[in-house]
Amino acid sequence: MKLSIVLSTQPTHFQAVSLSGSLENNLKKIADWGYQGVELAIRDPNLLDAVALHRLVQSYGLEVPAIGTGQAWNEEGLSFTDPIPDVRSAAVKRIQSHIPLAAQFNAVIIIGLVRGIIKPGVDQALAMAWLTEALQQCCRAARFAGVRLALEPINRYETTLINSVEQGLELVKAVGEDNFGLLLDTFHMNIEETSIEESIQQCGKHIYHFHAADSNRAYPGAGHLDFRSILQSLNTAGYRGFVSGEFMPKPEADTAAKMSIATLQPILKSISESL
Ligand code: LER
Ligand code: MN
Repeated sequence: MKLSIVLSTQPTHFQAVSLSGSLENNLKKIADWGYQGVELAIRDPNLLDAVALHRLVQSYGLEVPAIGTGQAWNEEGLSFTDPIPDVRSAAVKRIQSHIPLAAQFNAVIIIGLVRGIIKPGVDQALAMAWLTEALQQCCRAARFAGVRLALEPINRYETTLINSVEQGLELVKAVGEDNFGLLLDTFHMNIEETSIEESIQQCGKHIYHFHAADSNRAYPGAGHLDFRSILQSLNTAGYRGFVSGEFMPKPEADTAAKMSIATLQPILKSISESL
């Protein structure tokens, strides 16, 4: 397992992205602090110079394990489960437009809040059918580029659709595409799961990506989650991907990013030495 941190390519309203300011400056700091990867949050890939971005990230020796897409919901209201068909198809189109960049980076495309929140008057079963169909359309388009999609179970206070790992695994079955899995986030798991470790074991090979924040969504080490046990569990589940820090900039961004790696790196080292 390796460590990455979430970074937005443009200003965002999402609070758990620690670092703001110049992209290049942040990439340099992330690499200097010892991270091996950077998870990029991108609202619209068509507004980016993909070649320049790839070169810039590579120049700091960083990998991009995942691309976050939630800004399409947060900032534009696009969703797979909106009652308006044009909004649903714009959301599918937007997610599909991430495929070339994801292929270039060998990154997973994250389906977070772009899944939507059930709107008044929309039946839960209908929303699930729209969600399943949209995911199938995105996965089928992504498969040809060798790209995988990961849906993130998100706690009940942020969405009414897929809060727990169990619901996520049911969705994986319903979608039935072999490039579709889950992104697990310790912040959401701390709210929704009976046992974070047991849910990780149940998810097993369906874990495509991982977000780390402590119980209070501050950096790992600032709350009461047991990251030694969580990372050991991930290792036992066979996960060998990136653990991406997604936490609040408290006490401020740089300190949080450095404290997170100071907590997680020694644990990962002892796990890899015990293998
Ligand atoms: C995004 O990765 C996330 O964890 C959600 O809380 C977005 O609202
Ligand atoms: Mn997350």
